[in-house]
Amino acid sequence: MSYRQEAAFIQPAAAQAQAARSTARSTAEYRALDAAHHIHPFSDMGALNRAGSRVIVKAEGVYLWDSEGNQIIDGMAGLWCVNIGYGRKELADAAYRQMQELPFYNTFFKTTHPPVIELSALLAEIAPAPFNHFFYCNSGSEGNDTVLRIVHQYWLTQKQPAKKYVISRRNGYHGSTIAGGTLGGMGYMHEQMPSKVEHIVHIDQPYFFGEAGGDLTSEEFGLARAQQLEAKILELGADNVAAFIGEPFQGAGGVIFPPSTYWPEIQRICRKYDVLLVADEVIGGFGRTGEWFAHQHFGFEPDLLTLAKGLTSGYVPMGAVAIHDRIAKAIVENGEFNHGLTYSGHPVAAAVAVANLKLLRDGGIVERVKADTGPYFQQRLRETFEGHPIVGEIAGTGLVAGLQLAQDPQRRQRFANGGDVGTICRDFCFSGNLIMRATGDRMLLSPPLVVSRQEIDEIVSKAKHAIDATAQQLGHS
Ligand code: PXG
Repeated sequence: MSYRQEAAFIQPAAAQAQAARSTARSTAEYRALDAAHHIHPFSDMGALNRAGSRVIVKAEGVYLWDSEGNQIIDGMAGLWCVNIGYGRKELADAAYRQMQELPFYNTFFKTTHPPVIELSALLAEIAPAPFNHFFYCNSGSEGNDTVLRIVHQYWLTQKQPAKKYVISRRNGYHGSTIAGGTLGGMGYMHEQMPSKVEHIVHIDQPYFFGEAGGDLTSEEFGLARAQQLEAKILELGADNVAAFIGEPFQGAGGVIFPPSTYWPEIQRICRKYDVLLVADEVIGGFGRTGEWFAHQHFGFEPDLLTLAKGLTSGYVPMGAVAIHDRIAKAIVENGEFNHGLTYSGHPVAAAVAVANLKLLRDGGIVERVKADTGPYFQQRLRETFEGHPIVGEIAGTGLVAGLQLAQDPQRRQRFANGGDVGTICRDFCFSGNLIMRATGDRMLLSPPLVVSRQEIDEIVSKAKHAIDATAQQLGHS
């Protein structure tokens, strides 16, 4: 069935109008113009321009369509963000209404507006009890810049200005501004940065499959990796350490789920040395694990949360920092906080966020991830890939998963050239019309939270096809 027929079958008038618009240029024309004028993020533009980008023209539910008419199932919710799924008219209507009523006003000079007020009150209802204050920005990266500013301001108000060091993890991801990139532990990003933010240091990640040597159990390894935090605090001096930041599970780093011992130990250490604990919930937030926030899944209690992505389901850009009452009190009661962005609390973004969060909440979507689709997804992955000749670990909970491809799954031996294997598999997914992301030799899935059981079956079966084909190409089947 061609794209036009397929789309017309779903939604006659709208799809035909869309098809007419989306065929305004041929794929070749789009590619030529894209190559001529557009620099893509994190891309080798020479190679991309030679191969040509895939042009995505439309989306609905968990499906995308490209300019060639291919229907693609999106196993990555855009870029870990389209939690509510594509094509929700409620969000479009909220943006349209707000643009007509008040498209912009700032919140700097003793002014505010209804959408940012409604959003803040709603977030206070949704977030765990001690989070009642929110600072807004436009992205996860800006959220983490904001975290650094809030952490420092907090310690100034506590008359502890020496508390400046922030500790994060190698292979953590916290964004791509200078501060976000410095906080992150991606060496290849650091290499291309002109300078780094001072007072940021890294410890090792809790990646059991890849980094646990010897006979350590996963619980022992989790403790050992958490205790690197204590060693680093003692090395720097607790009086100089302001905060520790981590993703509850690492997303871009490969959907790395820490051993069960990790977060309780991190929390114990932070409390012992009076170090703030920051959960970067940019990927984990808004239902991904079946809880509203991923730290609730792991059972720890952070002081600050970085939020973005699922806040608006990616329909418009917005980020935020959720601030624990104790910290908010210090910020509120101690004079001016000299930080802000033109679009802090942008009314259109706030209106879309409110519409999105209400759909997630009132539709019981997070509860469904926890009770139904999440367990089903995890079970289907496990029954499909356990014992597979090149799958060494299946990590995840709710609607997020990482599949570790490995040379020798039993001995936890990775491929010598892991990234190449991930790329082979990703290319099979691509030609099989499944979006699955590769980080090195880990294959990642994070579909929209509205995905149905039937769509989960389609994702798992297409993933199996791609991983089987990869094994066959490597001679491992
Ligand atoms: N923190 C975390 C945990 C993230 O995953 C950011 C901060 C930065 O958010 P912004 O909105 O500034 O991009 C992120 C972003 C990937 C990929 O390839 C992941 C992200 C962004 C782009 C690509 O997995 N995460």
